[in-house]
Amino acid sequence: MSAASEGPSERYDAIIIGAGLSGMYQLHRLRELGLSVRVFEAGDGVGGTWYWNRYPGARFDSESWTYGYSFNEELLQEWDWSEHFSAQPETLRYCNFVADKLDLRRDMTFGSRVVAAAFDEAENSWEIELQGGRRARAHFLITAVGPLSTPVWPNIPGIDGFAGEAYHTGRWPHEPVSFDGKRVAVIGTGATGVQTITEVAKTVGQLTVFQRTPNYCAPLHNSPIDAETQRKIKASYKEIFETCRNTFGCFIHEADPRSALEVSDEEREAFFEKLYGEPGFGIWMGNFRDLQINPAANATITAFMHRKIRERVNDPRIAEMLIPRDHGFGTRRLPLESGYYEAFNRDNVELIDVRKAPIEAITPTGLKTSDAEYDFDMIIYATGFDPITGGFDRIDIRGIDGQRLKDKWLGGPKTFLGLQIAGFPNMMTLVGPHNAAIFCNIPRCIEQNVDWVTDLIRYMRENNYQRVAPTLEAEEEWTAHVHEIGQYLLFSQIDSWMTGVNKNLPGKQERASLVYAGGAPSYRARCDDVAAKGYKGFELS
Ligand code: NA7
Repeated sequence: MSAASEGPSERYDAIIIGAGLSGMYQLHRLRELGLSVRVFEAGDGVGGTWYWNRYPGARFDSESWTYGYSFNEELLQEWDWSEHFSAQPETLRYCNFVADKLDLRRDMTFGSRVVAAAFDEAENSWEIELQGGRRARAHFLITAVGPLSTPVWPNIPGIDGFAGEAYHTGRWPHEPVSFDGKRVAVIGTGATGVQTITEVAKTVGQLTVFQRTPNYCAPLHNSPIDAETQRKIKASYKEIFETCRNTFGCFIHEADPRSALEVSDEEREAFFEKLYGEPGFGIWMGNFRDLQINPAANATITAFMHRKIRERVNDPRIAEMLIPRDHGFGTRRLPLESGYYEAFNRDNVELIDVRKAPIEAITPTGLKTSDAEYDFDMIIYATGFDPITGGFDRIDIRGIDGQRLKDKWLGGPKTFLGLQIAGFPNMMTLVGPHNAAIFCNIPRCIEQNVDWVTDLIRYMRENNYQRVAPTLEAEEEWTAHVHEIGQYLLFSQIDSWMTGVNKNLPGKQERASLVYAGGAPSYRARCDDVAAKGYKGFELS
């Protein structure tokens, strides 16, 4: 596509790619400014993550009542979460409820995948191209493509030749899928695999789990919200969101100021037990302050989690297989579970270690490892996503002088504040790489991202600026800062999607600094400071 290509093109003030939580809120805010906006969304409805991830057991790890949009009191008061950790169908209903209330759909085009976007220097505008050739132009291009939106099927030989049912969790069918009496394989034991396995095990004939890397999992402790609690929640939203605003990841869980090493063994053990017995991410986010920084401190919770797995799994051989050995607790994304370990106590659930016996091929009737052949009626791929930059890489994005974003980011992303990129004017990247939103109770950080971008656009319109882009110096400084701050956290030394690794993708074998790991409050302070100083670090013209 050429930016100067001929032919009619729809024109808007802003184009937003994606109708997930960030795209929905961005549309609402830009409409308030009086902009004409169009959202292009590949799916047939709103909800993003919650639209696509319909797999069995899909559910929040965030407390439901901390997750909804906070900006509109009516939305908060009219919506009832039925459980402390909502399941996917309810969350998708919530997204649709918001779209209805704010009348968002009239500015959205569904079933439309953006495949290319090019900046036109003469016009200071972006021209985008949709699959099928339709084009549109806008002064601003806002990507709301999500950090985990591009599912990855493993590159196992024979994968297309399987005769049974095959599903990726991130592209789960809209029709009900039955596991009754079936022989089902699940490949992958990340947060998605853990939820899927636990649910499928309940009705399946025979379930075989293919595990490459075990993860530490902690109990979710979900429960229904009764009427009295509902009333209390609705009366306390202000305080709830204020708490979230001040914690590292915008969850209600705040790190304990003590070091794990300054308390007695008994005190430490009692604290771990307490957190293990409480709902949500407390054991990860509300634990001793140094667990994710100091290896000696981390070893204490790691040993505790090893004991817990041994306590819950009946067969000691299986328990040992489920214990992670190559990373400490919390250095990969913590799956929360509702009976995951007990699933392996069922007679009809088998665990296969594919490090010992790698999967060699998918066959027409099942799967072959180096040890054995298996027959299945269904294979479920819980094999994750092309992390964080995947949604960008699949769009041919070209900035000034036709520079491709993919080329610019070859050695790792370069951004300013995780929101803009030098050489790509008037393009804003909500929840993009180097943004605090990825490590966040995401709607809380989405609101911050969107509000900041909206303020910038308002500022430009009030001051008659046509173009905004960060300076190279600002971009280099922020990118170096993201790299530096990441080093202090143990997760940066471990392969996972949080460090941009996906072993199925040739370009994603090495760890990269993709997320701002300084916490949401520091990130927000920096964004606010940049704005207060007249958008210091940006060139406005
Ligand atoms: P993850 O966390 O990236 O997990 C993917 C899983 O799939 C992980 O266990 C992988 O093992 C496994 N995998 C991938 N390819 C293969 C092959 N070829 N063979 C065996 N196993 C494989 O993705 P999720 O969807 O679970 O979670 C993503 C995030 O979405 C989650 O953290 C939440 O924030 C929401 P590996 O660990 O690479 O050895």
